[in-house]
Amino acid sequence: MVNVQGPWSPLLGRLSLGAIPDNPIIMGAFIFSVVLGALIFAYLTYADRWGYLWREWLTTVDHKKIGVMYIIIGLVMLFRGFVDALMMRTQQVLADGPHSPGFLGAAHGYLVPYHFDQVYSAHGTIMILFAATPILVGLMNVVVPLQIGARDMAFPYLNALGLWLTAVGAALIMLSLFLGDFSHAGWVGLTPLTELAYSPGVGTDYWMWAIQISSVGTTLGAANLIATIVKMRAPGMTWGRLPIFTWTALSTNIIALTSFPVLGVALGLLGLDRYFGTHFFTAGLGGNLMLYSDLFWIWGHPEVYFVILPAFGMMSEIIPTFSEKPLFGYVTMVAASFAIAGISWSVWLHHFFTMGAGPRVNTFFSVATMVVGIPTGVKVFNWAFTVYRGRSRFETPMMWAIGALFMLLVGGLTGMMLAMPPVNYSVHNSVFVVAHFHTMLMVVVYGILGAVSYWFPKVFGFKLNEPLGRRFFWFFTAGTVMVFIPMYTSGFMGMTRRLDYLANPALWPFEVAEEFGIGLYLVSIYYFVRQLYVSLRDRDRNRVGADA
Ligand SMILES: [Cu+2]
Repeated sequence: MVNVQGPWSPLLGRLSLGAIPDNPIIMGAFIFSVVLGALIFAYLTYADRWGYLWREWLTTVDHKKIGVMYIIIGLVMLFRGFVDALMMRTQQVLADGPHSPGFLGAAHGYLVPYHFDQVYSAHGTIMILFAATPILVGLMNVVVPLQIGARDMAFPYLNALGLWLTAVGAALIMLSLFLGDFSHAGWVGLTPLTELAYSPGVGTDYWMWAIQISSVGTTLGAANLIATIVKMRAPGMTWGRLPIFTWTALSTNIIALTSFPVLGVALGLLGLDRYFGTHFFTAGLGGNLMLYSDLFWIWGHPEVYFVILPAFGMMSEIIPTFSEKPLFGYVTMVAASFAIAGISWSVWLHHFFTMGAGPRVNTFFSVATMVVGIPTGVKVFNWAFTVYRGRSRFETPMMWAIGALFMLLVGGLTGMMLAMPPVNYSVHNSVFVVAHFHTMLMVVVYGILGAVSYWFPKVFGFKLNEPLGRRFFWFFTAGTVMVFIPMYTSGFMGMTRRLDYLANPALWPFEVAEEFGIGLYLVSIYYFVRQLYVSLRDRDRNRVGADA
């Protein structure tokens, strides 16, 4: 393959046969994907399902089916993101041990530093933007029109377009595994590391375009959902009667509509730097490195509330149902959602207190961050008062909802610690921060898993197997505890994040515990898949009436 250099080179002509990685791990993943693809192709051809797939799914504008396809994309990417987590844990437990063996070309462990950097960059990018976001958008697509009594979304065709833009973004991420490489600058894409001088390869471009394309899809989806909630409510579905999940969907899509364009601008300017040699974020020549961090986190922090607010909505649907009591404080719940959405715009600098903006600026962002704790606290007390004196039935949806509440308490309280600049200075860039935001994201994961087991009968007409669901829940929870409590501890002891190798054997026992935790997650995934299989097999026995 001829590699033609020229003025377009920063954009084109940087992919050659040499871009196909010769790493045995990636080759293994490639062969696995090709075999899986061939099997699916063979089945669709043998069962003559191509026409059905094209008519009923690939070209549909039906909100339920679009929702299901969003969820499928999200689950596939969630699995990929989990494999990245498994790879990171295994690298660190191998590399940081007293013997620290090195193999597959690595001095320590089995991943060379450049590969390890790509793995955590992909993990973060995938979990936030290609797993949590599509699954939540999918659930909102399925549930919101049903809750407000609408036939479909306001713009069904636009809805389909949003889905396929997200699919293209996800496909680019997957393609980067086998052709070229991925970004090594973290999911944040910090400058100047993502500038051409430090990232001349195609990795950053994959990352940038995948996010830009899918973000257009998410923004279109947000506009669509807001229009649907405002204009498509059935007669009688007044604002005061709107189900709480739909309220959180409204607040979260207002965040998406207003924040994703900021990310678009940040990545757009970075693209101008990479392709046309401008100097927005370059080190020197008038560039301003921290402007990128400001723009990224002006989107980034509202983004984390974009993913957590729908999970709060799911908890507010599940907890009253399984407490057999109406939700406590409906009005304050709605107000708290919008308060959280509003305040989320004024806290972004807590991601880089250590930048040295000075005590006044840091104090403002510190106090603003703590203020988010007030509406969040209102929600926690409203859930507690809903359970109080209720007739609680601890079926799996309720177990996930209450599990989410505990994750919120741990994540929220460590968030309060991080909101204080003095504490933040001592744990910034440590795995304490990593444990904190994973615990907060566990609120989203627990909320989603609770909502899936709660709403599954509504969509598919039969219930999921309860005993297997319980095992899934307990192994998943044991895994969460075994991974993140040791991570909080080693982070407090100063373990830096994003390192493929750390020469401090004192921290190794924590990594061993975390690796054991990942093992528990693997067992929980087994029970999740088994639960789906057994539920499908026994679906006729678990059918639910129209009143489900
Ligand atoms: Cu933040």
